[in-house]
Amino acid sequence: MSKAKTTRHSGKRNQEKDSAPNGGSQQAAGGELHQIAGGAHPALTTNQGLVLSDNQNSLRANPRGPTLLEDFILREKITHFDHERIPERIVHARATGVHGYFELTASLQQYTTARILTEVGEKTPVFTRISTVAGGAGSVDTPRDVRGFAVKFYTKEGNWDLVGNNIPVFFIQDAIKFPDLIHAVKMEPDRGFPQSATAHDTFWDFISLTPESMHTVMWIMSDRTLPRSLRMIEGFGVHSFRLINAAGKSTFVKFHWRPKLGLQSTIWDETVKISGADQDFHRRDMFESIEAGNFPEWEFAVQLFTQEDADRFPFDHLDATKLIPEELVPLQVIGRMVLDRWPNNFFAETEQVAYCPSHVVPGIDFSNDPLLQGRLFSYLDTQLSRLGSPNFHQIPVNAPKCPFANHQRDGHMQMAQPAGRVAYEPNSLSEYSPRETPKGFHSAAVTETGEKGRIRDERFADHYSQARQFYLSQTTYEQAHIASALVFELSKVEHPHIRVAMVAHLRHIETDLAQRVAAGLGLDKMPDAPVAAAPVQEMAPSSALQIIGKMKDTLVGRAVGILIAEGSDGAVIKKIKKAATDAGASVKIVAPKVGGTKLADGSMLAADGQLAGTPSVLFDAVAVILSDKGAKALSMEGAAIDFVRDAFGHLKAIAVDKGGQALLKAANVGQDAGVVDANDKNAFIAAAKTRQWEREKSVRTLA
Ligand code: HDE
Repeated sequence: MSKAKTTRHSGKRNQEKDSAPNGGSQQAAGGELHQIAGGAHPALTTNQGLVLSDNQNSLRANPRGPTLLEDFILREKITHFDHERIPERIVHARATGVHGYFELTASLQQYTTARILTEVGEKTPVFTRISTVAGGAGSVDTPRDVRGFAVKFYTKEGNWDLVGNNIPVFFIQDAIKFPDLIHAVKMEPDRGFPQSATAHDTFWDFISLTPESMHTVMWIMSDRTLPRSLRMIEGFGVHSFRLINAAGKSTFVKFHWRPKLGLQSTIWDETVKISGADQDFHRRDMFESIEAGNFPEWEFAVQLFTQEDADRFPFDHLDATKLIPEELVPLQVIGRMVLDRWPNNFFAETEQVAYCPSHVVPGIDFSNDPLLQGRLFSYLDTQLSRLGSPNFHQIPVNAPKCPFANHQRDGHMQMAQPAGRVAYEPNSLSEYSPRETPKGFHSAAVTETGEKGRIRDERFADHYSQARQFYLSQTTYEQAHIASALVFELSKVEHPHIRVAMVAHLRHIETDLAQRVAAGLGLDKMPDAPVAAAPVQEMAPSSALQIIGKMKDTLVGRAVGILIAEGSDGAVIKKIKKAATDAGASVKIVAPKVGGTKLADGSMLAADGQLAGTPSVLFDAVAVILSDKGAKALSMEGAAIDFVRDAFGHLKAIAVDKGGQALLKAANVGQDAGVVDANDKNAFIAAAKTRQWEREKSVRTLA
């Protein structure tokens, strides 16, 4: 037996600089960190502050003997590690969170007392969390899915949480159906898949039996669920809320977020490939934009209306499956939100942030939307289960930035140490204990009459009119995407009767849509439409419901990739790069080797991405600048062929020089107005600012 060594094996330190405050150390408020004599690093301690002399070896009975139970340092470390995860959100688990501020630009003083909506020019800190719905915390950023859009405003009068989505309507009208909807969309319980996808039997089974979902189904089958970037989505409070003014009068309000960069989506084939190329596509995009100082910004707008206005709407605004067309109640822009600071710690902030639609401030109140009413209960309940304590409001990301005081006491993880013997109200023993204040929160004084029961108003029965309006409002390209998405999703459904039931619903929405989907599914006969609970009304099309209509012809915030290889012309690369950068895009060089490529003039150019790991799906437009030799070499590379084929297939502008043309030829890629000469930078920039929609019919068969 060889003699045991007794060295300490001290691990090599990672000397990388940590930009986090305290060098990433934990420090209880007010505590001093132990410093290693003479060093910049704080001493490593246990959670009790005991300085450690060895973080490499556990305590052993002898050099080759058993580990001792006495090793409280090991046990503390492992126990903490074992409890690192908390239950992830049952919905909206996958997300990106960013700090920023809200600035009011127009006062709503006439309608509300809420200071955040009346003090023009005030900047209120916010924490915004944008999420997918169906997938787990580790799922990809880019499934076909609704995006949650939750904003916590840390106002001077308490936290206001506006917990919305990027789609203005919802699948169901009553909160009691939410667990069913979510169980249907999540992984099927017997097999544990599919992760984060609507394209499976249980989802479409539920939907086909839930006519009230049809309007939202139109939205989720549109490219709204395939955002190009989280910086390019809209946000909606969805429900009607109330504003209450100083006289106690209330006005209904819908809240909207509109991205400054315009609305933009990807197309389905592109999204599928992005999911493979970069699972963190959206999170990375947000992180990199903020690091680069390109802070995403949204306009904040409201639709205001009275009960009398609402009585004239051809739908019930309390029904969350309906929107209020902008043509009926125009949007008034009253502020802006800028996101400018990435969290210090993902878990502490993005994971632990707890939004509740019930968090409002004086001057803002709820409507009777039965979905919202259910949400007012659900979110507090969920925080208790996720964060494990009624003291979740003390976690820094959740704590109001204004003073707060009450007689609630104790509970798991109580951080406060309230002094004194009084923890009740009214009391005569303390002059300083918190008391109620007349100017505090008041609910709208609304008269409620009628018969109690498990009933819905009959105006909730119209399930198809706005679905039809949405479909008819789209451009022909977008209509084709909706029809094709339905064909794709329903083709994944194994039970033919579910496919048939869905096509039957589509007949109420638009005959042409039903026919296209039926043909795409290969149905042998058109099913009868189900009996509609209310007649389908004709509503005027609204271009505000389009994506293409709301895209901006711009490269700002977009990305351009330049594919190069040995012998590429440096001058052309430089020219394209400058033109794209001047137009507001970020530019990445893609080459077979990341370290460097020798250009025609003998100079070396380092790449930002290696070809195999940087496909064209990561860019909004591409340039291909190649020597004859480079083109020949890349013609043999599958990744290079896919690079140009996908750029063309995803309707992107492609700038090419002679070598680039040779690669297009090898890839069998055609020519059109979006394929431009690399020397004509103006033509490239103009083409790169949009997608080549006309090209689509030449690259794929849509329903
Ligand atoms: Fe949510 N929802 N939801 N939801 N929701 C949650 O709360 C719920 C609904 C939305 O970034 C949960 O903290 C019910 C509509 C967002 O942390 C949970 C109903 C809209 C987020 C919950 C709805 C939303 C959530 C899970 C039907 C758009 C993520 C974790 C009545 C207006 C917030 C959590 C974040 C999260 C319940 C419907 C948006 C379980 C019961 C409609 C953006 O409480």
